[in-house]
Amino acid sequence: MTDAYIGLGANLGDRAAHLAEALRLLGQTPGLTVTRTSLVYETEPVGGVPQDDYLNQVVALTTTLPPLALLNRLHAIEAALHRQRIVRWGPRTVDLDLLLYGDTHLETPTLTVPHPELANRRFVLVPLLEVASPALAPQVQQWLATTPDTHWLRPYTPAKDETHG
Ligand code: A4P
Ligand code: MG
Repeated sequence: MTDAYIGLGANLGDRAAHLAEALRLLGQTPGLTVTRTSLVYETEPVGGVPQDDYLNQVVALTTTLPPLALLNRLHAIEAALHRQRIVRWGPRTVDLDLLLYGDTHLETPTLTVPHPELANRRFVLVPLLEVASPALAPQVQQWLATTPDTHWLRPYTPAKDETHG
């Protein structure tokens, strides 16, 4: 069994529903158990492209899947969610990143672990700290203390921010 951490992001459509559905599908994956789930955060978009605010979340899991099999499963979940609506421009219904896979360092054409942008993104580090194991937490605190990222984020309150119907 290996501890792994997944970052979830959504900035299109019913963002909270997309995160919840991705989490549900993750939980149904054979060989994988979701152990801890962070709060959902509303976050300022990072990167050059003007786009809507994101919801981001991080989950901790234990898994017997090797890293590339886990990545394939993340892609399958993304594809399942994308199929639910027509996406004709950049922003994604949901994006799933493999942040950490035990102590593994890996660089292949399709997978880099730890995720290369991990230490540069408060929208990942803040929720990651919530779900980090005691062994990992000091490292995450160190990244948070030194990250150059200053984009805002705040815990997400659905009732206040999202209007339905
Ligand atoms: N890939 C390599 N390593 C990994 C990994 N550790 N986890 C490859 C997941 N995928 C990995 O990713 C492109 C390719 O990266 C995949 O084919 C995979 O094999 P993608 O998800 O298809 O494309 P993307 O997400 O558009 O590109 P990228 O580079 O992953 O973008 P990011 O870094 O995910 O950025 N601002 C806020 N506030 N919150 C966000 O969540 N997300 C992005 C997207 C930009 N700004 C954001 C957020
Ligand atoms: Mg991605």
